[in-house]
Amino acid sequence: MIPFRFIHTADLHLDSKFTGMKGLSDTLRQHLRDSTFTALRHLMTLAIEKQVDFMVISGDIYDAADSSLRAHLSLQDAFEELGRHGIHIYLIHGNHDPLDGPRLQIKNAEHVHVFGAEIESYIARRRGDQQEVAVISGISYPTSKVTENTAMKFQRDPESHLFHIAIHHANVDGDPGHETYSPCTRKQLEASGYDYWALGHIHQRRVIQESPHIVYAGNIQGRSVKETGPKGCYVVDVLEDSSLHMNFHELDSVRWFREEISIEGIHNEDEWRIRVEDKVDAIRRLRPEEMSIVRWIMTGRSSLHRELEKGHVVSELEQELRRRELARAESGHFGGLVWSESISLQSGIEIDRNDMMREDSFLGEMIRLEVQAEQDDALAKELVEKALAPLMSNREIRRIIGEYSEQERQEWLYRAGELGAVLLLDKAADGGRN
Ligand SMILES: [Mn+2]
Repeated sequence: MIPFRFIHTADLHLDSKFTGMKGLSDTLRQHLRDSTFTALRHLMTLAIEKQVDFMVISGDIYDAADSSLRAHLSLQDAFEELGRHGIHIYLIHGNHDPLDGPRLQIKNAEHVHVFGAEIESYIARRRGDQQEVAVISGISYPTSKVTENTAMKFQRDPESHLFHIAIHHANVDGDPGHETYSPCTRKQLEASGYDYWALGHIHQRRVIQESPHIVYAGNIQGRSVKETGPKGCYVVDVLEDSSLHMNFHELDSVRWFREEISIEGIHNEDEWRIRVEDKVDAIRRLRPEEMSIVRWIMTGRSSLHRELEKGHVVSELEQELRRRELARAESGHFGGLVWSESISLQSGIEIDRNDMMREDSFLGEMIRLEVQAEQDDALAKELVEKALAPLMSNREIRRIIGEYSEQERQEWLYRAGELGAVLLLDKAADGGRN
């Protein structure tokens, strides 16, 4: 086999809006808006530095079907630059940027291959000597919702000895965190005879299996607290003996974190504030060149929880942490900037739940139910649904609730349990005094 090198990338989501972020200044909001474009620039630089033979992009290039002019022009520039280096691009459209979207067409260029709504195949060549190295097949989303199993349309050319790459935007094995578009199974992909499935749609990168390779590259820039950790692409080397080497490269310019901080052993606000500030500094040291966004999650049990539960203590620290970063941003420094997205409570009061569980009281009853729900997903789901039912008749609230995962909704249940415990204990204490 003739050795060659390519980049597998997906889900660029150019010009993502980063809505729902609180407290940002215009400068910071702009920096976030720029991040998907910065990641695109990193991608281009990497392709040229690594002298790849071609690049495959597995859908969701644009964030929205009616892509912005800026997204379109940036992509156009990027592709022209790759063209000057003789790097070909093979791309499909996904559920966010389907073919029927009101979109500007990419200028006709010989080195850009956009797949249509029916399966197509191209022969890819090596950049220098133009030797044929791979068959690349792909299919784009004609509309935003593709519910049929289009993976079944990929069939290896039995006559060809070239390396076979399939580009697909699909939900393999029904990942519950994403829409089940182009549903298919790992077994079906394996049976198709392709050597490398370059997948898009799931934003968390993952090598599902090797030889044949079935790979999600993940997105190139995290866009919410659900998309934490490094984001980037794979540089794939196919060697003479047809073995394969993959290297992940970070491309993101803003990175998301979920950091847990235990309040165990902390009994006053000052100690707590210092512990949070230490964590902020630790992330600053970790990423001195780039901006980070963090959701701080309080865990553990201590007497401090009561204070935090009052709300203003938490929001004051949130605002103070943000104020410092806003000052940094105004001076034009985004390196080492640590933005606190929010402080979220998963901590609890210092009670012995085992003791309380035996209590013949409303509180005891509530804790027994909570413990039961922790061990029984169906029960937890039922309790959450019952609690949310009165809100569901409002369309707007229903839409907002729909954006939260099952797990997040269950976290509300446990938060409600902790809040209930505080209120009931306070009431009991008051009752005692009267
Ligand atoms: Mn996507």
